[in-house]
Amino acid sequence: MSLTAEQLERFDRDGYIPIPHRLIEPDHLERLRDRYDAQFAERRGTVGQGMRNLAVLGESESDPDADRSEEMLQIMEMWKLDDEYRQLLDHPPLLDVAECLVGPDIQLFHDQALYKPAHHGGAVHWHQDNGYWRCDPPDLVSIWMPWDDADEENGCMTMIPGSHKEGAASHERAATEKGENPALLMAEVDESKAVRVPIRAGYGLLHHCRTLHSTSPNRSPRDRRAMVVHYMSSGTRNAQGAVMADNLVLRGSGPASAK
Ligand SMILES: O=C(O)CCC(=O)C(=O)O
Repeated sequence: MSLTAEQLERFDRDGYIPIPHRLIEPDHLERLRDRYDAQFAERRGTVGQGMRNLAVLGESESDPDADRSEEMLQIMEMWKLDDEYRQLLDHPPLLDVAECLVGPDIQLFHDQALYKPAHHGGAVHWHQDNGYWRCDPPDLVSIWMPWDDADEENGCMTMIPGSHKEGAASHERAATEKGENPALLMAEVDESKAVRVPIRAGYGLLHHCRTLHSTSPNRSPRDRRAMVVHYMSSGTRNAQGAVMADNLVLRGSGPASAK
């Protein structure tokens, strides 16, 4: 299902929209949750085996003295690890939404699983995605999908509406009164403008790579499992200025033949 003109206008104004229709049917969601749990369970307690804890405090993630009491767990490129996640990239409800913004020639930038365990899930500080990526043109879009209902208590997304129109924000290595987060960046925002966006499991939040956003810690008794797929128009350049010719073409043509 495509987005309506009104939804596209809202995306243009705010830099994000909660997608109003279901993207993942309940039986499909069950399979995705099972595979997600299996991938995280396999890596539980490991460092450098494909799972990172973005909420580690210290000098580096592998620092033996680092504080790991909070967990914002990340597995990148789930599609390379699990066939269910490879198929998710071809799932028409996702690509139909992405096409409305990216156009007919769509490449995968990457995907990632982001897991905030119940009780001790860590925060993701204010950032623009392109603060990390520095892609050009800066018009990638992401579909963020919780596999558990995500709300204020377990770490839903919080957005600054319209911030995608204000150019590239300056980012620094994240630090709070508790210490430095070596894996995360942080930008300054006017928090009075922040809007929390609860999303139900199987639905999604579409956002622009320059929309400032964050997620708070999960102190609730509920897990917050989420998956995000980042899409780019064919021919997008990476931070080194190179066209990402080898990234998967998900719809239409790749960079060599894209107009
Ligand atoms: O899932 C999270 O907590 C953070 C997600 C995020 O920052 C993103 O999808 O860009």
